[in-house]
Amino acid sequence: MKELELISEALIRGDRDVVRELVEKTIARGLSAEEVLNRSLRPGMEEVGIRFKTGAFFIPEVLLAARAMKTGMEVLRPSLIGKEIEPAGKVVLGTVKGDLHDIGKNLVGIMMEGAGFEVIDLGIDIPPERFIEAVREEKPDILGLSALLTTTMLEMKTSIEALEEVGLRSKVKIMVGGAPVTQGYADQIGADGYAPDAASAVEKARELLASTG
Ligand code: B1M
Repeated sequence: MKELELISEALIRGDRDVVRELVEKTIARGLSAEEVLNRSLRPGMEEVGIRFKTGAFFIPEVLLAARAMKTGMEVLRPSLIGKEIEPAGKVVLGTVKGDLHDIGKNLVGIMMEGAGFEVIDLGIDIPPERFIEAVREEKPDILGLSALLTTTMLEMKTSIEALEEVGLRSKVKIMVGGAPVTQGYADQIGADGYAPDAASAVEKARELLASTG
């Protein structure tokens, strides 16, 4: 259907007015909310991720597209309520203790939501105890830790060790990222995955879930 393509294109452009108008139109014409979500909004956000990863898009474009995605979801929400739309997985995200940087983490969260993950964002400066509490209460598939400082990236190790101490480490896959973090560091601290950017974080999350079975 041509309109679904047009919705994807408007989302990629970050044009939320057109997204709203076309989503309303397609729903009025009898298309299901799931179809609109899976055949236009999600693929659109996926494309945004690819463009960001390849350097064709920068942060402002991603934020505009995310806003358009949100608008589309608002139109769809009444039709989706009560329907069991299975999320791709549940992710708890947070920037580690002592670290106040959240722009990158927020982008990771946006891209994951766009890909259909349920995201619980704990925020910044999150101590290990708070991660433990969230893993215990929310039972996420993935715990995502972000750090932007060479000093605070050590907190990733502390958080993983704290989860180990309370017997929760094996209950969740742990993904790490942030400018100073590398695959080597992730391996060294026993994380399950590392991603260099927000689009790769979505790919890695899918990979980790697939390996869980
Ligand atoms: Co800060 N800061 N900062 N800062 N800051 C850096 C990181 C720094 C490199 C600047 C520099 O000196 N060149 C430097 C760190 C040096 C180091 O440790 N190696 C630095 C410093 C020193 C500091 C302070 C100590 C400065 C001071 O007060 N003396 C201080 C520390 C505060 C604290 O955290 N306790 C500080 C403060 C701040 C601000 C508050 C002013 C502000 C943060 C605002 C905010 O986040 N709300 C800030 C900013 C903006 C930066 C820079 C300029 C930009 C960071 C950013 O948002 N990048 C940064 C320099 C730079 O990077 N050019 C700098 C854009 C963002 C999209 O990228 O965060 O890398 P990034 O996220 C990427 C990937 O890393 C990845 O995906 C994202 C999207 O593609 N990713 C993940 C991130 N998390 C992930 C998690 C994943 C997977 C992927 O899985 C879970």
